[in-house]
Amino acid sequence: MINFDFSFVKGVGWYPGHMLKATRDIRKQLKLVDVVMILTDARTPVSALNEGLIKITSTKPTLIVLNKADLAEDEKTLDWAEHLKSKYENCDYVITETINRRGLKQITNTARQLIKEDRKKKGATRPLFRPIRLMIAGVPNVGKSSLINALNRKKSARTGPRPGVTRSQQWITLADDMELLDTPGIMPPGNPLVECGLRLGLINAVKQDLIGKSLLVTYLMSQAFKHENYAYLKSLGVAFPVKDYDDILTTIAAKMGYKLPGDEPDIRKTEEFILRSYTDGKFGKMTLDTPPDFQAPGDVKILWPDAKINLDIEDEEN
Ligand SMILES: Nc1nc2c(ncn2[C@@H]2O[C@H](COP(=O)(O)OP(=O)(O)OP(=O)(O)O)[C@@H](O)[C@H]2O)c(=O)[nH]1
Ligand SMILES: [Mg+2]
Repeated sequence: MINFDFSFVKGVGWYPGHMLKATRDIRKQLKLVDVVMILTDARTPVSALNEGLIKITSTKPTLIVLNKADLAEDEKTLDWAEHLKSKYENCDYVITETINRRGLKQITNTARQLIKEDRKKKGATRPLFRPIRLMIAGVPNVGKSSLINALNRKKSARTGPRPGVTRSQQWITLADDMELLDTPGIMPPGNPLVECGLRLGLINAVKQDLIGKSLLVTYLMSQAFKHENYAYLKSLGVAFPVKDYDDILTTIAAKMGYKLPGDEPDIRKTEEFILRSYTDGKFGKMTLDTPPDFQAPGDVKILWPDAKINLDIEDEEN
């Protein structure tokens, strides 16, 4: 069996200026909303959970949405969801597959329930005589805009399989007595621990070129082997047991006909193909955040050892 060693890798942070602005904009809009939906990826519920956002919005009830559940192992998704619910106050969860419309009704119902409980706690006696307002936030590419489009049953927000598609906030009014605020994806500032960073790269929350596509393919292979997830690789002609990692790439390059002049295998194109296949769900259901990698799943903050942010700096325009 091949041994993979990632100890030489450095964690890569990604916190461009628009994310700081987006974080401040979230704080500004907070007073207008009733519930904050924090989206995460069901394959990486903890690695892709921007805990800083939960802290910033903690005055509002939190609805954690584990999206892309079609790509994660169902039992683990439920375990993580229950864990997250017990970790945060005033919080509930919904498991969704936006592309299959799974969990959409539950979002509306759970949000309404959270609002009801929150208002009761605050002593409000009258019902809310206006549409409910939900803010949607989370790291890039977890499906925030797709969820809005699915709830709205039309394409009101731009979506795409790469990080940073949404660049500014946008209110969207639904027929269903509900207003939604779409926000740009925000990474926690600082450098994640290596494995957390690799996972964020695989799920396209971080630009893959920042981490390196070769490294991400190696990491994907290590995960596929760890999960004994061989079916897709077998369908591409890879024979098991694999003795040499490079054999995997050359076999797939040959199968796909990716060649450089002189008949050399085109490894770059092959790596891009493998990462695209992963994004398209060809590897099936594979949860990446899995105990015992996270012995103490409560310690989310250790994934972001340098995370610091000063939101109290005034905006330039103020
Ligand atoms: N497999 C799967 N893919 C999904 C699901 N929801 C969204 N996607 C895909 O994920 C990609 C990212 O979706 P977006 O809605 O643009 O993500 P976002 O969170 O708004 O991204 P940013 O605006 O960059 O922060 C798109 O290619 C969607 O088709 C899902 O439930 N399952
Ligand atoms: Mg978006």
